[in-house]
Amino acid sequence: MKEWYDAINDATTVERIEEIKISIFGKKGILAAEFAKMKSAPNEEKSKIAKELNTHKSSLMDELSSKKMTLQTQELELAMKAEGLDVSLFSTTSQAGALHPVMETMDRIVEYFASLNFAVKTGAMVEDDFNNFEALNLPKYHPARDMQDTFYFKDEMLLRTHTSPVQIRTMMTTKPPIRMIAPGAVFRRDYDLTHTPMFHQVEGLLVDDEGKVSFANLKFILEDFLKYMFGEIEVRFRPSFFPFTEPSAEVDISCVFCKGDGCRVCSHTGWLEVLGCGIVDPNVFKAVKYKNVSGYAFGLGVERFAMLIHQIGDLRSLFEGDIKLLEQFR
Ligand code: 2NM
Repeated sequence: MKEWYDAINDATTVERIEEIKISIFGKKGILAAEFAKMKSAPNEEKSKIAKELNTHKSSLMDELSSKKMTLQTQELELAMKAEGLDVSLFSTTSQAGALHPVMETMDRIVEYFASLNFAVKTGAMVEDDFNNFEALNLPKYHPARDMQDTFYFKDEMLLRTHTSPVQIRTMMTTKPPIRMIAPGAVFRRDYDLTHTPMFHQVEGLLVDDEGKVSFANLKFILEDFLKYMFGEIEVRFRPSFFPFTEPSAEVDISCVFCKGDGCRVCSHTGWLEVLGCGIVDPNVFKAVKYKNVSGYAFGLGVERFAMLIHQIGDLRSLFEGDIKLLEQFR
């Protein structure tokens, strides 16, 4: 019998254990043979032999199952080692991703205003006529609608032409004071060298008690913001018109390419237009039923900022999804 204990001890695979098990316990196995031999033994020895064989039978079974358990564990560990992923292994084929320059620029803009406690609000891209136009002092006959006209659905629903509906909806549901920005995609019927039918805006709005908000406040925050975005540049405000602000201004920075000397990018003026802003028109507050308040608002195009910051010459390259552009911003 000793040789079978040795065989179990020497086994190195679960498969071998199964073979040994059959050799011992099978129909033609050694135990069956030993029990058969016992039948021809003298009667007085039979019980002694049977006792011995039964002892071997149960201890061989114990040895087999404990050895099988050990080998199974070993085999599993080996398999796990062989099949496991080494997540620390450096890959020479995978590519690092990067944020699209438009999104990176938007994040930077949002970061500035968030640090001054402006709430960051978003809304739906499909809007209704009231929130996109009417409430913003753009009644149905207003000629400024033509420049902004967009893609219409039924029931006077449309793709928003600016993120201002987010400000309108916020004012309709929140009491003043308000200090917020609205970043997101907007849509216009525009397509040429410097315009795409979809682009991104960040608009800002601050509302407080009447007399508390001045154009000087607006001027200070926008100058500070533009220096944060573009570094050491000059800022100037030019009187302009928007239906939703009065007075209104367009904001220029000194050209980031020629430092104000004049070049092709700034049409030899030395200045680049980057923002629109103004004091919120009383008609807007009337539409949202705000009384005895004053406010300022502003809006900018994120693609234009990204192009000026990264010196990207062609607006369309931001929308082609060409990996060669994106790789430069990894
Ligand atoms: C601009 C320029 C000036 C603006 C106004 C409002 C609102 F909702 F408060 F009336 N939101 N954004 C605004 C004002 C946007 O973008 C060039």
